[in-house]
Amino acid sequence: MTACGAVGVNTRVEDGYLPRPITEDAELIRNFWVYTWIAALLVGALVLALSFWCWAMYRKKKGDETLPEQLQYNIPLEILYTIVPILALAALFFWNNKVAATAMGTETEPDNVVNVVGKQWSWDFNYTSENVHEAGTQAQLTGRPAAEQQLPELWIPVNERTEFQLTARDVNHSFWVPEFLKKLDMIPGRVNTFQVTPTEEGEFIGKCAELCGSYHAQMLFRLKVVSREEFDAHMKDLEKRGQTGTLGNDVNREPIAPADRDELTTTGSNE
Ligand SMILES: [Cu+2]
Repeated sequence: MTACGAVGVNTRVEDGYLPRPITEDAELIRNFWVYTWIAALLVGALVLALSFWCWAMYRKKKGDETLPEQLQYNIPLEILYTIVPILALAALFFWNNKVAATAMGTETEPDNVVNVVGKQWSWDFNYTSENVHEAGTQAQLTGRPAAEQQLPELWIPVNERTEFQLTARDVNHSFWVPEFLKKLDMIPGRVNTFQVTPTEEGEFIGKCAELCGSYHAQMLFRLKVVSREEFDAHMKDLEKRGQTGTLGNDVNREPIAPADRDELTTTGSNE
């Protein structure tokens, strides 16, 4: 298992070999990717077919002594093969912008907000709407399947819009769940934001996508997309465990001992 490998991700040809999308905008991104490939393959096939046709039809035949008619200054043709690529690129540019604006837009009011903080080499999750948190410790990859059960967990409710407010305690990290088909940098002193609306329940592996030091590959977490009821129950659980409040950016990145938690827990210190 590495941070770059596709952990537990099965790819299919109908997804263009991307991880299977699990959010509304990931489906848009997947469709844009697949249709771009189809368009590119059609253009490639047309160009190759016309090339082969020319090579076959206009090859030098026995007895040909003179040059064929020369057509290199055919103005209508030159205009055609200038305009067509410009139109193709303009269409790509237009759709790319449209999909990116939808996928990265944060204008919609989210149902739920989670502040995710990257740290060498784990994650803190502050459920700001519910005022509880979970502090992760670095994954210990033993090569056995049980290792995944020890990962810090990020829970979000299905069919609701969750906003992630991303930042970091130490160096640059990047928040990535492959099935979201998008990722965003986590930079100390800055808050980067994106939103997702997951469309199915399940467990997925999230990882750091920015080389951030020796144990970057062990900077993993488990994403749990659950029903609203299970989500609420988990929030109550965190509260019962005493994980109330949110961990501000001033918190030391070392694992927090329960005894020190009260002292370190601060509310509202995130931008
Ligand atoms: Cu990292």
